[in-house]
Amino acid sequence: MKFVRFIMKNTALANVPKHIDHFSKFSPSPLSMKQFLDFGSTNACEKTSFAFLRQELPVRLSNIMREIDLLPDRLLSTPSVQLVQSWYIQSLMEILEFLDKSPDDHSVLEKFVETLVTIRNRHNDVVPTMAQGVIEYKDAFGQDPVTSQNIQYFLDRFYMSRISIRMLINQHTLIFDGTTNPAHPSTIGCIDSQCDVTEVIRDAYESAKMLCEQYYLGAPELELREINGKEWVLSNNKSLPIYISYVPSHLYHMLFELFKNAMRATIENHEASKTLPPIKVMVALGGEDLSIKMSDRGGGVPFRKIERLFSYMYSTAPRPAIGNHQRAPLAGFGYGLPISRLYARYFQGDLQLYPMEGLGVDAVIHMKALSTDSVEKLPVFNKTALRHYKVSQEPNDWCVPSKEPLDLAVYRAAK
Ligand code: W6P
Repeated sequence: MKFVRFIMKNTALANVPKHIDHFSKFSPSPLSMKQFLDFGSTNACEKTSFAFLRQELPVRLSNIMREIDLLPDRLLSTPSVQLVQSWYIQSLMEILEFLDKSPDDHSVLEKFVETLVTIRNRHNDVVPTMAQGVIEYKDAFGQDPVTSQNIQYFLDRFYMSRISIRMLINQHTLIFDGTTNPAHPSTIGCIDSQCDVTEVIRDAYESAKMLCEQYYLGAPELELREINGKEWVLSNNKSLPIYISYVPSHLYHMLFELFKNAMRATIENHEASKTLPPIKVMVALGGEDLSIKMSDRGGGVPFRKIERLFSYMYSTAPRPAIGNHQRAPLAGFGYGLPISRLYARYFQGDLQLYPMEGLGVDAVIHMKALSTDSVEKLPVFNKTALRHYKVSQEPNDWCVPSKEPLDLAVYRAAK
């Protein structure tokens, strides 16, 4: 067990609840892709970004800290969740130090970037640490549908908040760290205004393929097609390459996760045969959506079990050791799918799975094609959120099918 201690003035720590109370009264301000790009364009102003972040980061931190406080005590009091909570308190205090500093002082701006980097590193292991907390809870109290639902609600909001905070920190530190050497001229911070979707797909495929080949004897091929339904080259009737404003690392994360799942299912479903069916990926661009569909022939999953693949509580199950070889970390049993879905939702998209049991799974990523539609989706702490933490066991308003056959003789006798 780890103990964290703050070497801080007692007064600073004592005032934290007041600050959380104050900043959580503000709603977070979602930024659009265009606003993110403007922060990094030629007229980018570090002072403006600093002034925005020293307000917005405490708002986003405080909003989610109010929700952490509402977790059931049996989860909140686990060493893991206590540790995560202490990181949030520490980081909030460090940003608050800048509230009375002048944006015109260069050393202040420099110190601010350093502080953001420290904060980002401090929170690197939040996901596995929270997962440990969920395991501790499950080992002590077991899993029931109500708790599972509450943890799902909280972690979806908590990780979405984390994605958004890291996005703000990444943009500021990448744009204002003094260097000017982006890999692509079209990148601003971690956003690529001309993200080549098929390039990211091929990258993610190649990485998953390498992992796959380490644990199995081969990997399924990739069959990739794209339809740009917006722009056509009239002379040869071919569609043009597809580019959008997006965070390539987010897209890569989602695709890598989906490829690992699709490859594992394909291989485990074809152990007896000599050939592997390819993984087929289709990219389509329309006026509003950019959609990516990945189809595998891995035999599928019963529709009933799809929800579990996105469940934080169910997916923390210890890995099953099958046979005498350690289960490859190729796919599943982690937070890969639920967090990939959050990345898709973060800019108003989604990630869905459509299984056909007996055949395979279609995994679809929906993204906004227009940068004006790509706006951060952020949790806000309010009455509605509060109500979610107050739900107790309520009766089901749908009948539960009985396992016992109905004895119709009872009705005949009554006639
Ligand atoms: C499966 C299970 C799954 C999850 C995610 C993506 C693809 C697949 N295929 O069988």
